[in-house]
Amino acid sequence: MSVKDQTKDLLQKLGVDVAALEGGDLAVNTPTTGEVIANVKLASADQISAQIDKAHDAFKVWRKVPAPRRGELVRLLGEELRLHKDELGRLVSIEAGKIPSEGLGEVQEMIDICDFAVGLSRQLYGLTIATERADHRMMETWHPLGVVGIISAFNFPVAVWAWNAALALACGNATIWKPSEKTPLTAMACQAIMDKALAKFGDAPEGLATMFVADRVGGEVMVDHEKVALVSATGSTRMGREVGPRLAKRFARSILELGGNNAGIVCPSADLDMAVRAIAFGAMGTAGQRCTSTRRLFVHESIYDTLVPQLKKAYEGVSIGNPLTSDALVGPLIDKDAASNMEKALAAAKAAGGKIVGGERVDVEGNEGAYYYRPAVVEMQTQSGPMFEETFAPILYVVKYTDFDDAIEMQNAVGAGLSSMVFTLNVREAENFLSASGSDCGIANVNIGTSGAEIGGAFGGEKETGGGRESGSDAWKGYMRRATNTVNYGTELPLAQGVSFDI
Ligand code: UN1
Repeated sequence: MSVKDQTKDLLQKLGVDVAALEGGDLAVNTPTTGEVIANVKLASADQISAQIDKAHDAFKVWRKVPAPRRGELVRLLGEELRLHKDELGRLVSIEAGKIPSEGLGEVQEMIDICDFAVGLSRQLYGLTIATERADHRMMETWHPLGVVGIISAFNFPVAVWAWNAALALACGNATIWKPSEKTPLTAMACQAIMDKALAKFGDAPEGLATMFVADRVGGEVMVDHEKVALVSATGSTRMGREVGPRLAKRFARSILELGGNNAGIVCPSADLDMAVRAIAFGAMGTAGQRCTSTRRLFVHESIYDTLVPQLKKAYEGVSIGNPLTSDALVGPLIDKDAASNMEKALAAAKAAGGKIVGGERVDVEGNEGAYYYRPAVVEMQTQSGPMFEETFAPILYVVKYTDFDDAIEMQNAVGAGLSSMVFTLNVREAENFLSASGSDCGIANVNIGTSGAEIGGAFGGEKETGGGRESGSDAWKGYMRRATNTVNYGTELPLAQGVSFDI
């Protein structure tokens, strides 16, 4: 069966109207072979506006539904995802080019966040705060925010929507989703799965959780719409620079999860077997197309000549192939632009004196329109040139260090601040790395890799990564508004700070 037919078959099984896959302006490719697998229609500005208006009406009803009952919708979504894990995981492999275990892993991440949000729906706690006035009580209540717009990227085409939607819905919001133009089909599949959950739930207001396929202009309609209270946007720093100020202009909220230029430090005492495995997954996994991918490595001079040859060996031996037909560990880059960015970065690294192993294009099944590359490990004399940029490709730059503090400084000397790791068995190094003067990233790990975070922690980073937090911990607070309530149950009206105003 052709990939196009497989896609159609999978979408049909999930309940997507397959007529929507033909005749539209947006050609959808599978990066596995480069072939066009659908032509979907773009939503017009009027359609998007009408959808937002409807979502806003739905929000007004949904915010009054008790939170544990809202959690029931998310529970049903998790159930549907469990039932359709294989189909959706396969679609992720088709549309984003992920290897099967990563496609399935992404759906598992959706299931996990649903479970988390179900529990959360009974735990939207506020504080009770001591007041300075007699017979008063002060407390915080958390209320739903409104319509939450979600913008997601091609590289996590389904999980990032789920992180946002599961929390936003449990918190009493309506959601509207603009997926990447590179991955509209998996989004349509998620919507069909959501619709099944909504049908089982029974009485959710119409238009509560929807998506639309659009280009940048369509995305701007959502970002600028006064009825969208919050936009949670995942993608490049360039995208964030456009979306962030537009939202700020109308004082709307944003959760920005942007680029990463993640680094690791490998210290003299490191368990090198563990380090090599973590680096291999972090830098080569998902063909280097995670925002958490490991891109820079600082290796202590005493172990450099042991570790780097092991890494090179792993790079030379790693299997590269079509994720739909092989069990290779490295799949394709998403498209031609991604390939050209990889080639440009490698040329710049070479010009800066880098010594490159790998990085060449690999012919997989003679598919000219697909972009498979051997991951590259590049030895650099100093942190320079392309190391300061996030290139969304499997390139790992390695630099030797002497002093641990210098390694931390080099790690922090880039624009992004998403994820980081140290490999050490030395408690001083580990704790310093995690301290206020250590890693400046939103994620700082000891003896585990930069990528593959669990959903239980808050996810996001600082500086050019945008500062937003999604997923676990108390990230839910970003999807709600806080009210401080002071209640006077006495018979006097004392003013705070001892002010008197007797009339
Ligand atoms: C992303 O690349 O945008 O930590 C998200 C990870 C995944 C999420 C990545 N859980 O690698």
